[in-house]
Amino acid sequence: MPYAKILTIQDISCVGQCSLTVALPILSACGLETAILPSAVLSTHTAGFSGFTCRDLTDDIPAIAAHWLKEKITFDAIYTGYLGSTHQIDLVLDIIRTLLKKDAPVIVDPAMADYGKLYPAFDTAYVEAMKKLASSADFILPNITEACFLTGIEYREHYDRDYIDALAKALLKSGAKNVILTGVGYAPDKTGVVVVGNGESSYYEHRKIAKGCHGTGDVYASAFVGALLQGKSAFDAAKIAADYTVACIEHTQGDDAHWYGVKFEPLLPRLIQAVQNA
Ligand code: PXL
Repeated sequence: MPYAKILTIQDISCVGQCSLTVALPILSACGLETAILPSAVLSTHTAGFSGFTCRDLTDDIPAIAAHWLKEKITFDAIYTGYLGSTHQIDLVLDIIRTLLKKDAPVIVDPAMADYGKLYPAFDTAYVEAMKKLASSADFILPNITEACFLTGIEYREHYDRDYIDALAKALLKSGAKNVILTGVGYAPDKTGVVVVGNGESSYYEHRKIAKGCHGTGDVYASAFVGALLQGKSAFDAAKIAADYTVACIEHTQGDDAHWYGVKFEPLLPRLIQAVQNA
């Protein structure tokens, strides 16, 4: 398997099984050297906890990036998730310009919204900045809500294939080379992922587990990136990530005390096996 060095830029939610505490173990398990740039440090994630602390690390980023540049550190891929501020998105674009190897992929999970709404920390200025980042990505992984914010298309809870097609096309038109649209279901007990790019469109349908879980977008994106950088096609990576995420949700279901994330760690061996299979 290739050994690649990836930089992932997202927050550290100290407790809550999301962002970097999910991305770092999953990418490492997939066999990637994983460098991190924390966008902010929060006591917990913002989806369900109240009174969380948040230290925005935007001001630290230029010096960190300058040090890496001086040390001639470069990356084989950059994967971004939940970012701390609008200005930070411009700094991330600078990092992509200066520290990413030529032709290396940028993968953007525009983690900012779900169920028709923006996360509490974000506003329309953040959405505008995220549009810039998403348009420069080789792969973007929005859910339907995020795709709507990025394209200006109205959010719908009930939709058909034409609506999903229009969303994917609008995202490609805005500049992203490949779109992995998550949480797309056409039957009550099913959900799935649409993979569009290179003039092709495919859909992987899988079981939908009635109760949604926090952090699954981060588990999904990290597993996708891990599989993709180990040489899987976008569709195979999307499928591996979907199967792993469903297994994590199933493994967590029934434990009401574990409402804040999914128990992804015990299932890492399963992900590693899927990524290693030729
Ligand atoms: O899982 C996305 C995420 C990441 N980081 C923080 C969040 C959320 C979702 O709410 O609050 C801080």
